[in-house]
Amino acid sequence: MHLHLKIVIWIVVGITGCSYISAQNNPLNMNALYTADPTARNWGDNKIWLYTSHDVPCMASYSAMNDWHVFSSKDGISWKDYGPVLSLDKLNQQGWKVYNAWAPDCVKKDGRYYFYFPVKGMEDKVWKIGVARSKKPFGPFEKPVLVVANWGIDPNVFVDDDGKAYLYCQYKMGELNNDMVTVKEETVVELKDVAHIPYSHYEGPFVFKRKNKYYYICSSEGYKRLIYYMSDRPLGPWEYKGTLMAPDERPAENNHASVVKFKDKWMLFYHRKECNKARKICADYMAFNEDGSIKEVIRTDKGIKF
Ligand code: FUB
Repeated sequence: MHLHLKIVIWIVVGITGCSYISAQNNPLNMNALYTADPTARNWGDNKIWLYTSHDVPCMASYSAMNDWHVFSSKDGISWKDYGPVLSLDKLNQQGWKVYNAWAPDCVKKDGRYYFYFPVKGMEDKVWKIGVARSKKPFGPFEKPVLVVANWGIDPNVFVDDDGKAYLYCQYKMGELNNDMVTVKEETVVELKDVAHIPYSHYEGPFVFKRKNKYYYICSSEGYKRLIYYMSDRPLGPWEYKGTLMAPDERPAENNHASVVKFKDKWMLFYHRKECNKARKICADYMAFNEDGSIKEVIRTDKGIKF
């Protein structure tokens, strides 16, 4: 073949191949780590921050999960890993006697970052929610203390525009005091009182606000389907609005999601099963209808890029 023709073919194949590769951003490129349960946050520094669980490659059980990671990205393509920012080893060295480092969350209040995590007691088998603090978004998160027990798993904290903070878990929701640790008992609502489906299905809650409406997203159908609710108040009453993301045909072992607005775009971060029970994080754009309801998010392999 003529040399010039060969060069032209190489260039065309190279460009096409590169654009194909760069168009495939799901799952997110996290240095081959298996990560799950993403909470995406925008701290106003031109990056998206992700607070995640950490799965053991191709694990057979969620009880293999030992620590939590933090990542940040300026473009949605490459993600910086800040390593384990808190671990069961560290908690147990401090006398916690717990296992199952499951879905975490992180919020910023008055210049501090509060990292909320669920862990299960080795002896009493009770799920506990703890919080540790840092002056930096990437931790390390120190001085872990117990927030609540028997609220189930998957803590999420929403800080409203007036500075009030609310804690949401699998079974209950309520307002936090200014210390971000203790709960105002008189505000506590049990999810079974507001749910339209059995409350054990209300896992992976995440609350956000848009145009004075509160959105409560969570997993249902054994974690496979993401659904959402809307309200005029942070603790409800909540109106059921339907599917946010349908089950994955792969099939997904489960799903757990969060929502962030970044550079004027709304995005849904979620995870999908990749190997056995181990998961990887994905993200897709999210859009709203005129009436404030959310358009169902369709999973893509393309993902996000900003
Ligand atoms: O990652 C362990 C558990 O699986 C989480 O706590 C749930 O939300 C589900 O994703």
